[in-house]
Amino acid sequence: MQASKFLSLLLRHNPGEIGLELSPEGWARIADLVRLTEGRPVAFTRELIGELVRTSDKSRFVLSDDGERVRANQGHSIAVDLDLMSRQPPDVLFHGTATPFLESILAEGLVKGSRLHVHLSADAETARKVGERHGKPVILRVGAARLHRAGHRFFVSENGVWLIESVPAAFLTVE
Ligand code: HQG
Repeated sequence: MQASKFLSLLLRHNPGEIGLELSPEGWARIADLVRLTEGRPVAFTRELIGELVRTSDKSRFVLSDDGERVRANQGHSIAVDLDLMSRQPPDVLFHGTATPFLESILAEGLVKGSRLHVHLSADAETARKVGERHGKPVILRVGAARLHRAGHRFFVSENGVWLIESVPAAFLTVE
């Protein structure tokens, strides 16, 4: 497994895989990551972690101010408190999915599945790329301002992903 994928797995989904402990806010100590992966196929060093933080195409990771800890900016399935501020969304946001999911989504709306949030993007192109990961992409337009007025809370992760608990089908249209 690529180092970046492995770091995502540990910080978002399964720190227990190597016996790593995260803080309630999702931080891992870099010294722990180095110690617990020694001799493994992916053996983290401080330099490698710094490089992954700097080069992640979507800024998936962030270092703490003192440089001693690292966490994922979003995408978790384990409960972490990212202390996100709720924000007023733009009129429209987008969600990328794939054809096999469409019927179910139009019936029950967008649900978060195993992740902590449903992920939305400000531009359709990003949504298309997200959808492609699952098959033939479908872009859904989300009536975000309307949803916000209806009382749903929106959050933005540090790397610019819009996050929400769910999107009822009435607020979705296929692009
Ligand atoms: C679909 C990547 C059936 C949903 C990306 C999606 C993103 C439903 C899939 C981030 C449904 C979940 C997250 C319903 C939603 N019925 N299917 N009612 N509601 N779905 O991977 O949004 O590269 O958990 O449309 O860039 O694809 O990892 O979520 O297709 O930002 O940093 O269920 O992951 O970021 O799939 O992707 P996922 P996602 P990273």
